[in-house]
Amino acid sequence: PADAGAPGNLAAHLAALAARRGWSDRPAFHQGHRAHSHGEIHDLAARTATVLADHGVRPGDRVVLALPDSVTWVTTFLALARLGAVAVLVNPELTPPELQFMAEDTNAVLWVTGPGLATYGSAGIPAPRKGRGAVTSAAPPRGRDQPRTSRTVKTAEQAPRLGSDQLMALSTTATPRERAHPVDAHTPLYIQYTSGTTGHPKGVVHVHGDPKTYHDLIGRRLLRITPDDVTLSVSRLYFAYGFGNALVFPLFSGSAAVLADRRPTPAAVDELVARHRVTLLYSVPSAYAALVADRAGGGHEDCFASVRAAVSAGEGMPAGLGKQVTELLGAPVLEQIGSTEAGHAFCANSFDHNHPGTVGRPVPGFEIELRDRAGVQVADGETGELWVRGPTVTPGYLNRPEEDERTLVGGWLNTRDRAVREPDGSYRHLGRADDMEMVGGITVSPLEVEALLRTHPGVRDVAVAAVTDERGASRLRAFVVPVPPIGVGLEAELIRMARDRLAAFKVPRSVSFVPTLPRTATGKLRRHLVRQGAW
Ligand code: 3SK
Repeated sequence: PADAGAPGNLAAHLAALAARRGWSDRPAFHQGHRAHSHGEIHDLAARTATVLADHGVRPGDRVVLALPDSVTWVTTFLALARLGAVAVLVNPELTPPELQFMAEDTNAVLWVTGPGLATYGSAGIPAPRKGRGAVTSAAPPRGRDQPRTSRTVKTAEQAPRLGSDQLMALSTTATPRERAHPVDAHTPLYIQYTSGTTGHPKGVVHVHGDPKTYHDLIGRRLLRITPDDVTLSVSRLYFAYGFGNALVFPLFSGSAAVLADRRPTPAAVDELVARHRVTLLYSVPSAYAALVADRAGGGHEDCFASVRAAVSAGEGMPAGLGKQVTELLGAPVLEQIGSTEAGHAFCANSFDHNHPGTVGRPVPGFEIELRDRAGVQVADGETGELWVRGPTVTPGYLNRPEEDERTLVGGWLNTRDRAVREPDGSYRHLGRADDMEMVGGITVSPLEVEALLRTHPGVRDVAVAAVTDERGASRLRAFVVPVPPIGVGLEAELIRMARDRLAAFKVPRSVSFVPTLPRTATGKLRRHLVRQGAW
């Protein structure tokens, strides 16, 4: 299903690449006990393109992909790319209000869903509005070279829903669609939602040229992925980190990825790594911490012998955890930072230069500046907000001109992360610019308090936030996920530890023990939920 006439089309490019490099019979995805080869994936994707075209999908249409990680996810994504349509990658576990919001925001013409997602019109999930046939039809999102479009007026027609089982059944007997829609590198390819840490999620647009750049800069140059690699990503495909790790890198390198069909508990990670002889493990600090804690009692066989590198992103690695993970896996841990807006990582450690505790140096092709609140670059060694410019930074948010103006200024993206540059050029991530807590009029960095409390052996995870007490005063409280069983006097011990090591205004006044903390798919703490005590 290659198409020499449409070299800019991602799906055509990848199919041609696999054929040219002789990867057709090599495994691309392991799902359950089945391996699906590269050739099989591209063939199935071309058949799925026929089915989607028969269902009325046209170039520029937006189609919501709300599926668990699976071969169907991958082939539907590639099929949409082949048609020149725009895939809207959403978390299949969205709540009805979140779905309602995305239904309105994307103006999708079709939803591809799994068996778990409720049917529209039932369970309080509203019908997404259909764009085609409306007064002003669903405009494709703005590419880098396209003018801004204002929000369109939509009809309330119900967009059809296509179940993944039905789509697969139809695809296996359909004729492969050989022709790929001609696009260029700047044509919109997919939209991902970023929850941010506050407010409504924002749709972020990426284009056909972006995945190749992720692979050239990170997969190939930094991680040196070869066809012999096998990847396991704890982050799901709908998320930027997982999409790059488990779809883009394998398809561009001829390697394979394990698509997990269950939650990445330590037991599941152990089993999948051992079964598939995983060489590259991509995870987030909270999941690495769980893996380390799970082994604390010892007694497990060495199932990590095949791992050659572990990548960590999503949040800063607490001091000491990186070393524990390196010891557990017997492989280097490469910390990095990226964002949905940048598409993938823009700052990363590499095998040649690994500075634990930092997110490494700018990925070649990206520039980083640290600026103060007024947008002026800070002096060397000072903390600033991290701005980034580079080849895959989004051309814009969906329907958010005001957010474009605030966040994408002159080609630079304000990540709203705080960082400081180390003398070797690596960046140390210091949390979100909006993470600071105000207690009694004094600004406190909760990260500093959390980093200290996390060193206590009884603490598995922790978040610190200012909460209002019964008298209306703002007080610091630590929310702690304990390592069971909770020791008697743990609260007093933690407060004493903070008192011994921190200035008085940084000491939490109370500790709440909680079973989990609200984290995004890549492990970022949703601090506004912690502050509200609502998760
Ligand atoms: O969350 C991150 O830091 C990240 C890292 C790599 C790729 C994508 C993302 C969002």
